[in-house]
Amino acid sequence: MARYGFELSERFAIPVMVRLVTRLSHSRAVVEVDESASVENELHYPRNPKQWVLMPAISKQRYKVLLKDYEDFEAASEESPFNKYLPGEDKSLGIVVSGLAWNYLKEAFPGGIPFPTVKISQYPLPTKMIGRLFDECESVMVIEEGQPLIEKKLRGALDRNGKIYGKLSGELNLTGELTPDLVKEGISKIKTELDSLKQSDLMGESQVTRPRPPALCQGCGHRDVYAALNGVLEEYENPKVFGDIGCYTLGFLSPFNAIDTVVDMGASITMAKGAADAGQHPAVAIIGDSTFTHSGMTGLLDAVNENSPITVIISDNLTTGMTGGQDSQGTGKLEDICLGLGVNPDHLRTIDSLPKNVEQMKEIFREEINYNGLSVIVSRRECIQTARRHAVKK
Ligand SMILES: Cc1ncc(C[n+]2csc(CCOP(=O)(O)OP(=O)(O)O)c2C)c(N)n1
Ligand code: SF4
Repeated sequence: MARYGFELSERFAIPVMVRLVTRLSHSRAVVEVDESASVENELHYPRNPKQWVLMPAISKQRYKVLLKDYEDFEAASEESPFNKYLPGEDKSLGIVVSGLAWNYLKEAFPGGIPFPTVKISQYPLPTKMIGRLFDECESVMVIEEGQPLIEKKLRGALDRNGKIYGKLSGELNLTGELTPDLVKEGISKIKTELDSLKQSDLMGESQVTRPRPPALCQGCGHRDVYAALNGVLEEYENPKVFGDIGCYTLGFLSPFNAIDTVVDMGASITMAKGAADAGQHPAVAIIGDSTFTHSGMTGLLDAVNENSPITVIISDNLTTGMTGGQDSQGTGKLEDICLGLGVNPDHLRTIDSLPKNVEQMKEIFREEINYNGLSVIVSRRECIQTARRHAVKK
């Protein structure tokens, strides 16, 4: 579908988004790779030279074009190989199902889905196909992962000859993920005769894997940073640690329980600054090297400009650990970036985050927390996963 998305994008000269839900992102499977590579477009310029100048007068015109084009997008959805109307014997219920929920529905009915079904994987919604379902069936159930977007839209536009069931009416769970069991259970609430099938057809909970809480690897430098930080913060009455997104977020969990906030990429520094503005002390931000160059630098400039009394720890493992060990944009440049943003060189400290340095780290943390202004501490040690990979390569 990703490949098809590129083709669609070229055909309509419009961005196409591929929407992944949690379970799909966390799944792995053998895939067939299409080896025939598409030829990359040669450098070319828009036919309309004003296309990329979205000043008000032009953007108003572009919006009119977009509305016109929308009719073509809808027509493409009706003909899409990924959207289907599938007939079914039992017309007391029709099903509108999207994305991964389609797989759940198939799993829930291994013998075949008895209800007419519209399967949607391409947007905008194929309203003609859905209209047919509403015309043919007494009621309709919408099964979709995440927010009930389709359900809301259909309730507004097409709730005409029967009832619409789904997340908003309570048959399906509005929070958490869907599963084949929950899909079947949701349908059973409307079609009580399916209850007997429920027991026999459904697979039990997987016994193959047991859930276990995630943890920082043994030997990870983030561990030593938290060990030192916790050791120092014990000395203060009301310390707050503002966390960020990456492996080091696991410092929130046991045994460290070291983080008070995790909101989004870069929010550690901005939240620490906001808290310090309101009188919080100590206000410590902890951020990874990749997250720092992704969206921590702007917040740090703000803190520099006001010499905010916060302590920023950049836990540098020389990689983007959480997403699999990609190169990090700031490797080898973090101190220069901080100096370039205006951090006072006297309060820009660097330390190797090794177990043998924990006492030294504590000393530096203590000194900088007690300094009434902005300080940045770069604690550095390569992620052991990438270090192993690098060692094998050599
Ligand atoms: C806006 C956004 N883009 C991308 C991601 C995916 N992501 C999760 S953690 C992370 C970076 C982690 O790297 P780093 O800050 O160096 O910490 P590490 O995992 O190496 O400890 C990224 C890019 C995200 N969560 N949010
Ligand atoms: S992958 Fe690397 S950064 Fe992440 S927990 Fe393991 S050692 Fe630490």
